[in-house]
Amino acid sequence: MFLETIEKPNDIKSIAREDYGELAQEIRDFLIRKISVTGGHLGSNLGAVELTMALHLALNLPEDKIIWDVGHQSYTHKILTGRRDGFESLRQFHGLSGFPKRKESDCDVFDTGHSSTSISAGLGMVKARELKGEKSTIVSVIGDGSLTGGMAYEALNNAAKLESNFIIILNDNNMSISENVGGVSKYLNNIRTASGYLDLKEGIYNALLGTKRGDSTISRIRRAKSSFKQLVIPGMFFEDMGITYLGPVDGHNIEGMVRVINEARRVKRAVLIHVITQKGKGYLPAERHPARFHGAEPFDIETGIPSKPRTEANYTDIFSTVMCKLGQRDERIVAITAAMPDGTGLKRFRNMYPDRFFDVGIAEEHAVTFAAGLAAGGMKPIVAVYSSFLQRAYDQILHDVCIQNLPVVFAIDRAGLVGSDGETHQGIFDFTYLSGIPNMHICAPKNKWELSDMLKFAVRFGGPIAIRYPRGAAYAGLKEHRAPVELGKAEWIYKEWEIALFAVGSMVKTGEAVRDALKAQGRAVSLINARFVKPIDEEAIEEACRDHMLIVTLEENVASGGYGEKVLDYMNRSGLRNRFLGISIPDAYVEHGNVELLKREIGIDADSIVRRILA
Ligand SMILES: Cc1ncc(C[n+]2csc(CCOP(=O)(O)OP(=O)(O)O)c2C)c(N)n1
Repeated sequence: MFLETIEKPNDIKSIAREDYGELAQEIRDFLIRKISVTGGHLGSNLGAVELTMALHLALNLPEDKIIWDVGHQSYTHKILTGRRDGFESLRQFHGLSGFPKRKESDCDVFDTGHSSTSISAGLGMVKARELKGEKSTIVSVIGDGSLTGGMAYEALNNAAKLESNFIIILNDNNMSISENVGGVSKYLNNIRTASGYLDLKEGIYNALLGTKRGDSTISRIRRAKSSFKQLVIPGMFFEDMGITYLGPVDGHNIEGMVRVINEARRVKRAVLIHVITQKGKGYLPAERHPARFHGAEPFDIETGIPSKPRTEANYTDIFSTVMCKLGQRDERIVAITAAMPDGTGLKRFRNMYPDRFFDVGIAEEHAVTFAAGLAAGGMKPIVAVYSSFLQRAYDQILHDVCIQNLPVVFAIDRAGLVGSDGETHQGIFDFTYLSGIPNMHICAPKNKWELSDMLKFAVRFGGPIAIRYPRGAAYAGLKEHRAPVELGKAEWIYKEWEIALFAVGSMVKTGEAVRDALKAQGRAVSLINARFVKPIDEEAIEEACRDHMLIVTLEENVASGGYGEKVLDYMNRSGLRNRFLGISIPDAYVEHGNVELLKREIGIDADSIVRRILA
């Protein structure tokens, strides 16, 4: 077992060359075994085993630095830096994170989770190195999917001016989570299949060298750089920008990659190594179904089938079904995703209405302004996006959608705590970042029927509106409570006196449990489904304040800028002196772990809420 000899950074350098293949196999077996139990990003990690080994062989960690874009592919890096044992608790509360974390190891130099940041961060470190007069190699590793994000180009544009070494490794597996899309992907595809070009280049030179006027022809060709080079040299896009291009290189040939990395270290400017890898390599189910094994739930190794098949519909399924119906009823309905057709549930819409479906790549900012353009052009765009990824498009929402009051619907999935992906992925800020924007409207469904009703309401609405719903099983309770959705109107579910619980979205279910527990203690409790976070239902607050001693708000969002603050602000402004308790997520980042456990930790589960109310 070579894997067992690796206890700390650089131990890999004691492995003999002829054993590299065996070590790679052991790492793969280890990853499959562990991820089959804990779940995690399998496909991307299996594809990056040799690339990571080559980096660790060529570099000297932690002096040299690797910045992993998104960071979901950093498992082998964790293994090679002495964190093998941590995989027992991968993505579990207080366990090993599924992403790079500076607090976990000095070999993790930059925390990531959202895509397309690695070149900017790497370039910053290069500049810091220059200013401090230090010598180290800095490498950013970015996937072809992440290279569809605009920030990567802003960074390349900036890196082109460099006069010192900066290595960018493009880990090209021809896949984002789903198939990669767009012009850049097509360009990379052309390069990937360009071994023909390389042969052609060699062939032309050899043929010309043997002829009478060969030399002058060659130099003429060299001068005609743009036409000839475009034809025979891959990577001209990068070269023309001022970034040295090396590749394409076989990303499963360790020694070949070590040679190229060492060559790249000598270049005194930004250099991009184009590495070709296969997502899911070495595990047949992941090779065959790369999208399914991008982020896998625990699975049976033999068959690749999830260990606990899903039985209940989740909110994404409901969204998916309603979108198909809406698309049928109205030809102006168009759907936009930023590289998440599977995750957001838009795949069925894509299959039914391919002309009205747009996957724009990992480009949330563009997705929003593109939707604004579609709306200005008379369409009814629905942007389906995860709460944490929409954070990037704040200005586009404000500047391009809301100032013009354009009818764009934001279907915000994974809102609230998401669990094992941790800090970078928790969707706990959307009320905050959306509710300060004039013209924006925000609602959250209590159950699966309400998501459907809210979507139908939203496409009729005629202005910017966001519907946020959580990850996981769609609540199927409270079916009989289906009053029509009205702008800014809450729904009274139980009307009593003494304590009024105003719950938003996912917290309505929690509110029911809280109410049951309080009633068991002899309390009279009302439960109000807030429905809208903007505008809030002032009438309902007035009414509740008349005959309830205590007003409680329940939300899965940080306190600052959330629903509770708005309710309290209204009470203060209106001279309503009832006691108030705001249940929300504290002003902190919430780490990875099981959602139920996280809720207990931060005090927003039913038991904790009951204790706080009684106190
Ligand atoms: C801003 C943002 N949007 C969406 C995602 C979700 N996401 C995680 S990985 C990924 C695909 C990345 O593709 P690529 O960079 O090619 O890496 P691969 O998984 O193929 O190795 C996406 C869309 C994200 N992490 N960040």
